[in-house]
Amino acid sequence: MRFIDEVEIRVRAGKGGNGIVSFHRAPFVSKGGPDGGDGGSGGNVVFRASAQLSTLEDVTLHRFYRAENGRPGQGGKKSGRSGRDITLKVPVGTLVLDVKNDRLLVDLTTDKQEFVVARGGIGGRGNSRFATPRNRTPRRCDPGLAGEERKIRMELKLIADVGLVGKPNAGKSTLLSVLTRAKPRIDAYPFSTLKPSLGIVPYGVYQRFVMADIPGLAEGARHGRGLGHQFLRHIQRTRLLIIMIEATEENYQEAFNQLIEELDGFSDELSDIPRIVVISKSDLLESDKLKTDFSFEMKISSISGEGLEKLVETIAERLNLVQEVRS
Ligand SMILES: Nc1nc2c(ncn2[C@@H]2O[C@H](COP(=O)(O)OP(=O)(O)OP(=O)(O)O)[C@@H](O)[C@H]2O)c(=O)[nH]1
Ligand SMILES: [Mg+2]
Repeated sequence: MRFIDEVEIRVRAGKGGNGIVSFHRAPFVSKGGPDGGDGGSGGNVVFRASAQLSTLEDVTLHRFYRAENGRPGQGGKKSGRSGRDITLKVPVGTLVLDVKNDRLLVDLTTDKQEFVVARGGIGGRGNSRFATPRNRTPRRCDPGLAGEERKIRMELKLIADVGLVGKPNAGKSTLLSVLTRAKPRIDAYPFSTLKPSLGIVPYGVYQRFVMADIPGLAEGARHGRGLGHQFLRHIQRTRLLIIMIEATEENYQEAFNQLIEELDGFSDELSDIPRIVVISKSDLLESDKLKTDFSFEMKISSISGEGLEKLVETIAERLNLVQEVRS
């Protein structure tokens, strides 16, 4: 799966149609009154959130989107037709920013939510609007106004229920690959994951949750030194984090503290997310009793399968997917 999570496009709303100068003509009427109609307004550029989409790929088909112009007014005081809006569908969770000042225009958080990013220009007035008792034959009409034009950046925070957090090589991608049908890249060296990927973990008969794998967090990642940093925002909206500490790590507490420091330093949003701390690659431990003061919830191994069922169950519980069966 390819994730396009940041896209820039240019949008232009439609120009308003011009008002026109026209005079009523009829047989035997030499000087008919002014009857020039107004121009129609230009179409808007609208963003619409859709729960059906999960990436920004669709919007990247073009770099420039424009809505239709309004039509000029017509004789007989008829207004021109308004330009049609153009609606761009983006996934729920898309942030829309104005590139010029980096200002957030809207955070599209709910399905079918709409936002006008560029407003169409209003149509000009036709000469029939300018008739006064003193001037019964006005020759004035207004041009339509230009539509708004903007450079837009869209950012998509991947919406996952659970985020995997760990140092490089902790086994995050492997875990995603055994719990879901996702096929993230797995390698025996750190920094094998370069982009986040998502997978769907089935639970029970009808339940499921979405798990996000991001690149490993190296020390100092939040200062921009590591790769994981730029991806932390992808897991900012998860409801649960799995903190993975490799079983072969020399000092669990230290490794844990480092990770927590990165999370806390990134944002309050991120540091507030509940966590499950697991020791990964438990198959590499010599004895099944871990001699450590470090407090963790469970040991797991993507190779032997140890703890995986319990992990999924615990996640489902914390996400409140478990329904109590009452007899
Ligand atoms: N023995 C053992 N090896 C594992 C386990 N899980 C993953 N590995 C191995 O550990 C290495 C790293 O696994 P990845 O899943 O790529 O680790 P990662 O945390 O995604 O690494 P980055 O993407 O670089 O942060 C690979 O060689 C895996 O085969 C496990 O449970 N047991
Ligand atoms: Mg990985």
